[in-house]
Amino acid sequence: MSEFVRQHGEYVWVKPQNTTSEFAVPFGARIVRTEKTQTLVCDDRNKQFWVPAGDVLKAMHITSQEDVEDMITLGDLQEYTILRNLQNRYAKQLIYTYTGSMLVAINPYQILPIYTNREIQLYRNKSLAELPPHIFAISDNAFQRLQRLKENQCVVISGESGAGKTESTKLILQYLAAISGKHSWIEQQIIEANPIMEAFGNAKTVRNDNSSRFGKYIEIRFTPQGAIQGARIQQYLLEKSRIVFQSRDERNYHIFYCMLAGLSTAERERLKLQEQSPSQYHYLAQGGCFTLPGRGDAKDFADIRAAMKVLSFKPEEVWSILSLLAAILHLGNLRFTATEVANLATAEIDDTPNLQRVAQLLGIPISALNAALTQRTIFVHGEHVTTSLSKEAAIEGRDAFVKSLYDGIFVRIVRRINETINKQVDQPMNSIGVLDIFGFENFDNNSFEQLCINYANENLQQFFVGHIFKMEQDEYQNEHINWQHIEFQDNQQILDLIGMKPMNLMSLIDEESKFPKGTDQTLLEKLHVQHGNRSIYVKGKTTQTSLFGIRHYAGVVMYNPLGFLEKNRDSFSGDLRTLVQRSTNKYLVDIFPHEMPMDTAKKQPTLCVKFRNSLDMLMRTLSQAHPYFIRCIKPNEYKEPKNFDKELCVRQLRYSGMMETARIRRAGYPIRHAYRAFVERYRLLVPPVGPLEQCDCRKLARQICEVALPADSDRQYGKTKLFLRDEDVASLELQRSQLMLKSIVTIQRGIRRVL
Ligand code: AOV
Ligand code: MG
Repeated sequence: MSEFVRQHGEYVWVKPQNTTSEFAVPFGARIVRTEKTQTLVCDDRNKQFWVPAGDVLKAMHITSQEDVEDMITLGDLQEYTILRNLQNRYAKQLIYTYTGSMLVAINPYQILPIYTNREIQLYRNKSLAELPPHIFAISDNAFQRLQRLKENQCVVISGESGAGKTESTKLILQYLAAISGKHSWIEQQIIEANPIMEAFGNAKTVRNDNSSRFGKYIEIRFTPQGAIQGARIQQYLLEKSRIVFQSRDERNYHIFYCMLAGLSTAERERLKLQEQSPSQYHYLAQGGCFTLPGRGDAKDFADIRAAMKVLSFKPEEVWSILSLLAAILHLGNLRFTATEVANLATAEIDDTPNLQRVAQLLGIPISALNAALTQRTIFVHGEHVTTSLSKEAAIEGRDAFVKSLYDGIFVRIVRRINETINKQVDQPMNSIGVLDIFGFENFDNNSFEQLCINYANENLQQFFVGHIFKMEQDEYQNEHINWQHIEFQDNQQILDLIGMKPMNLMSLIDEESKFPKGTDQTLLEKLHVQHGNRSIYVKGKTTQTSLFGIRHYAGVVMYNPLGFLEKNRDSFSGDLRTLVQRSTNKYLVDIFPHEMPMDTAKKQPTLCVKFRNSLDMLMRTLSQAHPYFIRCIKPNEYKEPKNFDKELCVRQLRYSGMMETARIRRAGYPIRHAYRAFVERYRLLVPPVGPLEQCDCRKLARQICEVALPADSDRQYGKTKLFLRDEDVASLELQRSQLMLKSIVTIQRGIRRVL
């Protein structure tokens, strides 16, 4: 397109320079000078540089020249126009931007003074368009709809680790609690549930010092008068591996460090935690990270205890929980030695002090505990047979038990919180639900957890796409134009593959988990045989033969089936299970209820089944509510304010599925111009008209199109806007620049003649 005449000062899009990155996108700049083969441009930071003339792609739509509060109004909605808009706003500390009723929130990594009482009052009872975009506006809008239409609302928050999902959730709850008419105990309880959940379910990771290692859906119920009546929390998929292992620079769950720092000496003695330093506990020390800047573990512990009081946890209950946590720490320090009995590798626990502590805290006899940790009972031909475990197997067995125990404590705590805040009511009530859930994940090594997480995201993506498609249809309808022929395909195929159609991946994993001879390798073979020739299923290339992949909406993810079956079975030794069911610690018995028969690994629901059930329930709830979407974006990897890494943001925009908005728009009419703006740009294509104030711009626009575009080109005249396809805009631009070139030449000739 180098033949385009570019005027000095004109805004254009330029091809990314000196990069091959798949996340590099065109950037906006202004023309400074045009030469035959190259163009001097000036970017937003006022930096001037030459680019090949052919790299100047096209003129910038007027709506992209500054920035807009609602990106739906971008006349040219593309990945790069969205990026530029967000970047321009972020530079002005405007972290919120709409795309229709969807809110994009970019983590400011600094405390902004925009969440005070003043803002709460300001956003009360306003429409979205009335004030600058804000998370309070979304919250208020949901609340207004709930009241006005008596319908359920939900806010789906997504984004990658550290993007700000949990902070956004808290802001929404803060707003709703503030505007709820009543100001009673229940609001306080709902707010205070959070520090408890975070203590047990959040940890420091390399990405986020306060990373949620579980997903949650909080539903706030309102009385018809608009007061908060109660709430219910649903949690998903706590990360269990962290309890027994942490990567470099990461910590275990906050609660352990808080507890060690915050318990009194006497309390620590009762829990046999002689050592106060977390470095002395194997389960806390593996990441080599113990304290966090700006976080006081002792103070946090006081807050957690206070919060538990507000949520009416009884002192003995709190003590039971602390005892189990202490037992976990002692279990981690337990020393196993390898021995050999009749040529068989066996394990012994040569660590009576720790064993004694664990037995006492768990309320079980020490000898039975010793046996259950080092032996396994199996049922052969109607008889119990006991075999010894190797040292490795014993350690694995202990870790599996600890993981289930901690997960059980977490689930029990959430259930307990619900007992307090989920007040029963006789009449049905409307609610606002907030979903704070892990975004799409694609790591170097992707395991079973990533498959579950990405399946959840595929579900949410379909829900999201359905919503924006409807939004787009609404725009067409409001403009009275015909949209029926616009076809759009969503990601149903991928959902079918993972978890919906017969023989889906999840059901194959389940089948193989129940099959005594099933291994991760036989699983992989079955998956390949069943799905190998589908286009959305990817077989690992030569270097990745042990992997299988899925073409997700956000890109291909390769999964490593190693450990899938074990993780899916989600069980631990039957001997330990039977043992803890006999415990004198009631809290522990409650976590592992009696009715489970011994060695039930086969009968317990697998993780696939549990996860799918809770996901199905979530999707049902969401589909019965009016949705709002918040897409959180992490601007850089350094937790730094005022640092906008464009490629990182593009990647997130793609993974967030937000580009679907652009894709759906491209399926219809990607470029839109308000009539007047259109006429201003292209009026030179028709004979001169008078001042625009006196013209019927709609009529004039039609005239321009009829003159300049083929009669059969696909365009539509809406009520306020003209809807165009890309090729027509390109043709209009070409004609416009040729005309301008002609007139420049004419003027130059004229000048020469005068001279
Ligand atoms: P996440 O929930 O999306 O990550 P968080 O909500 O925990 O991320 O945010 C990470 C950090 O970013 C917070 O601890 C704050 O320091 C900062 N932050 C986020 N939003 C804001 C805001 N609006 N104002 C100021 N600071 C903010 V994870 O749970 O890791 O996926 O698993
Ligand atoms: Mg979080």
